[in-house]
Amino acid sequence: MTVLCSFLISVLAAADFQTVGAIKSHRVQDDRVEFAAENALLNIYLISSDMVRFRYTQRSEFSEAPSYAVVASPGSFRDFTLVEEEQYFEIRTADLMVRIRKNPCRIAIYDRNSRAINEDDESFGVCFDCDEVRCFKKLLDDEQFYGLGEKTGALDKRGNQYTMWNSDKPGYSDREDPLYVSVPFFIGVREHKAYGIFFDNSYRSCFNMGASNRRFYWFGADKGELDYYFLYGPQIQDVISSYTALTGRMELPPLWALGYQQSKWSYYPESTVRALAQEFRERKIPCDVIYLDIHYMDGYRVFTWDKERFPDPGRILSDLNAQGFKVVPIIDPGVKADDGYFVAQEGLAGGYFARYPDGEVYQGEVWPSWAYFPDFSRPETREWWGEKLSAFVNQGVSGFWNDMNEPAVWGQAVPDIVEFCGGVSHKKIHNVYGLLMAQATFDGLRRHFPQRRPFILTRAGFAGTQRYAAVWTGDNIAREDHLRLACVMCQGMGLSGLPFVGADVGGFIGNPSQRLYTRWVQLGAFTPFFRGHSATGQQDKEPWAFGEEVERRVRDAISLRYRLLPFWYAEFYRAAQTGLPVMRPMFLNYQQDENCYSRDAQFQFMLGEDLLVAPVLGEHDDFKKVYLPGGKWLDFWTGEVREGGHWTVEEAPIDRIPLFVKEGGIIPMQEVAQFVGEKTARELSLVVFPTASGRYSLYEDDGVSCDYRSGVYSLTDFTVAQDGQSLSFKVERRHQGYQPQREHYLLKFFDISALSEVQLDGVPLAAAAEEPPAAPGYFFDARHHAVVVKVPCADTLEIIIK
Ligand code: MIG
Repeated sequence: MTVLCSFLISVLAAADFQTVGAIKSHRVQDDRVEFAAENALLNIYLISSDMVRFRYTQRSEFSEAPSYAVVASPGSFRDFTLVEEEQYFEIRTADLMVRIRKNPCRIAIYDRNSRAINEDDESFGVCFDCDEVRCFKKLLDDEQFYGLGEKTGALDKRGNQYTMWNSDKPGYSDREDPLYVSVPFFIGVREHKAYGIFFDNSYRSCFNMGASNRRFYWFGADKGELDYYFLYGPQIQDVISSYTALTGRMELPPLWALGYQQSKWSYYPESTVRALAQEFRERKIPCDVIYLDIHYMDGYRVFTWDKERFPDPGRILSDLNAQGFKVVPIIDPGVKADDGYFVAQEGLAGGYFARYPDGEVYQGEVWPSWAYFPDFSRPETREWWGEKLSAFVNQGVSGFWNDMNEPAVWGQAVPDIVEFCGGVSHKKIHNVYGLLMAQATFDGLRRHFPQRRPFILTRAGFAGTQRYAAVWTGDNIAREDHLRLACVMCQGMGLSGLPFVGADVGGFIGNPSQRLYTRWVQLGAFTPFFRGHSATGQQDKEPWAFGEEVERRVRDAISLRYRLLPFWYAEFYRAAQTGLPVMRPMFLNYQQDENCYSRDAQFQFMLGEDLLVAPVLGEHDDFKKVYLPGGKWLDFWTGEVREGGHWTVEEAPIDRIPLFVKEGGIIPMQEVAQFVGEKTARELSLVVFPTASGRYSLYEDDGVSCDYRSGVYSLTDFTVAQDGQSLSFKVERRHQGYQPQREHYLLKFFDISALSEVQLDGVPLAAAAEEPPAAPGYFFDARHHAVVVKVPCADTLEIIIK
């Protein structure tokens, strides 16, 4: 051993990079152990029993600069022990054992049964090459990797190398990297046990997940500290919860943001926007949001309106609002370098723009031609930006769409030496620029409109962007491979802490066929962010642009989204609480099921716990290969009960995609509305699949205000259980801070082949002659093995079916 080590040390000393070297000293400080090694300092922070931060610097002290991603305040965790042995130190918590070898310094992490979870590469560990920092980890044979944010390719990232450098890539390929968002966080899974690593470094970074080698994987950055958090599972869900406890979680968006949204580059002038709104309402295609792309501005000057195209913004906005439309304008960061323009003047006077090191204000070329770039890393700039936005909100806009915030400039690259925050280079800020812009927007809206929930859509982002904004996957193409990408990328982003995601429905660039467009809307209706968008100069892509048949199918898909809004909203509430995605890879819910990790399984997903969605991703397919995990599944369309535990091929005619409800599943639905808040829902219907016992917790509130934070919300628990003789279904309102206005429940129980009686709170209900029953009562649909029960709402009730 000693021989090997001294050999290693001499070999590595000859290489042009440096490792950490041997540990020279250590001391325990509150929540951390500080080590000094030959070539670096290493602080190990114990965040909790299953979360440890490893922080290395080759400098003489650690940086004082705050993290852009991490918002959790340093804890006071002290529940660990440190033991020193001859060759190593051991830090133990209730869940983990970290072994720190002394010479050379290497980390190995074990679970409490001494099973190795993650180890540094024997020879390389942490290395420095001038400013560059890297960490090499042993690659295990059966290890798979997930996450890394907005990445193309398969969900499993093993065997590939990725770069984190926010980039504008119109019409990207299905292998393209990097794209607009950087999330330096991944999940390692082996033997169905998981851990996560979050590398908190905003410089250009790299993740080699075993590309072109089978010895190690590594991550590293051009500069900064080698600062990473190790998050132990073994549940993948716990890793994501821990990661989002660190970097923050989505706030509950306004309910309307879960509706359908229509965009195009660009809808103008005003008459076109009015006609668009009119079409939706006349054709009875539900829609909540209309986007205004760059042509609404006066010469691409942010915070202005083109006077000819939109002569009276306040009026059209209030007219659209009256029709139930929320309007979201695009806001790019570049401020036109025009002496006569108030935003440029204010920005220059306030010193809000990024500069060269010699003090000259930087100008980059983008839509408005030469433009200044707000330095969103400064609180003063963020505050000023917030004021500009609030003037817009006062005119009647409901949210903001941040584009080009990589930041993108013609010619691709902002010079590296441009400075932010009084001396921090673009190298460090680039990847967090979009995050900071979204923060400026979010904080500004919070400050000026404390009673409203902000809605922000961003293209660029970093770890933590979920705190402020929804993300869409940029300039995709109207092609089958991009339809597949939309399905897979959104899942990967969900695993990376970003739950509110979607892709341009129909494809941004190019013209989809009728079938491709239909399939895309059918997928989009089940992605968290649901917006149709199109580049300039393409054929029309509104739901009615493809003929009557397509319009009917698309209306059905969008209408189903609206019928499912109570479900979506409750799932969003849970995502906001737990950090878990709404749209989930199969293995996130079925971690022990090997089939759920297969290549094909990434083309279907779960929404929450109960709904399995199997989008058709082949333009010409009328069937879909689906994996149903063990247990029984209810075909949402036919009511047929299916045995799971295997792959099946499902018929998927062009008017629908396969949907299944898990056994014990309860899915809340409502009548279609043309927009959120169009009418008060008098009825809540529930699809109940009582083959196994189950529970669903329905979250409701006013959908727009922040009152829910002070308890103005409602939680209603629905439970179902069978005991051989009878089936019991209970309603219990667990939190009553908000009173939904509904009058009755319409419950549809499936998989019931015979019944003798249905009781409500012990009193027999009348059998009705039709479905749905006109008055409280039940209808037995013998053909579909279903019983439909209508009962008045009450805070608690019990239905027994015998
Ligand atoms: O250089 O604003 O991704 O959604 O329509 C293109 C025009 C700028 C890119 C966005 C796209 C948007 C377009 N923008």
